Amino acid sequence: MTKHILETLQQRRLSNRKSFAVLIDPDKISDTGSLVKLINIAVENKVDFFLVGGSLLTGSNMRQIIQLIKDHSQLPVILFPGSNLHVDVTADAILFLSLISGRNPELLIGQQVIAAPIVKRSNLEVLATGYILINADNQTTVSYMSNTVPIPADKYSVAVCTAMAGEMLGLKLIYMDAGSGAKFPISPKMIAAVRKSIDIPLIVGGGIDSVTKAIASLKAGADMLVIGNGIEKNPNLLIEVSDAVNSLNQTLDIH
Ligand code: 1GP
Repeated sequence: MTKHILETLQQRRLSNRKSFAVLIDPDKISDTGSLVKLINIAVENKVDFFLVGGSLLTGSNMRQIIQLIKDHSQLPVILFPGSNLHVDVTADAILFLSLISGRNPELLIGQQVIAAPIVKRSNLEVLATGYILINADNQTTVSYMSNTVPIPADKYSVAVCTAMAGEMLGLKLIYMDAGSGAKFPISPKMIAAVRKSIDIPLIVGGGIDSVTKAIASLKAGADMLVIGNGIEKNPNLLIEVSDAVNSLNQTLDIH
């Protein structure tokens, strides 16, 4: 697969086109049958990407999951690693994350130094991403595992300045995450404030468990949505959100 994911996201950002990624948490895959079903629904509904990963992985089925996605679709598989142990060179791309909302040097640069030679030797497209955690009401696995304090949900200027600094440091994407299974998604007000302050694509995820919340995030300015838990609980959400993304994109074709 050619390395064009970043370029695609940048071009879509320019024309205000939205993207949708389904997050597969390898630990939550109990049987391949339901995963294949989900992959087929994703293909039929024109999902853009699969993200694979999580902040804590206890199993060793990552490679099989990537293979299964590749066997049943041509959708790009992007790694969403919680640590350098989660790098798998059989994926198409990697969110090469620096947790810029935190002050934990291991996740700002330490893990990346260890992963660098493996990623360099691979054929993975490297997506340099400023990862920003926003506080949800509950403590999420990612905030606990990362040993960092997420940005408070109402501190818009902290999120804005963090995203701006990430862009100025040369990162190519910003991923604002309330954390998997967050009680509340990131507020539209915060998404809008951050989106206005940067020129690079903005990925938003965490706690989006309804099409209403998805549309609110998209309209506020998310360039790409990531949904995991919501789809695990209700696979129809995938279809509803895909429809919403596709119809928002179609309105651009009409104008
Ligand atoms: C988590 O943003 C992703 O890092 C997705 O979150 O599982 O809550 O959809 P959910």
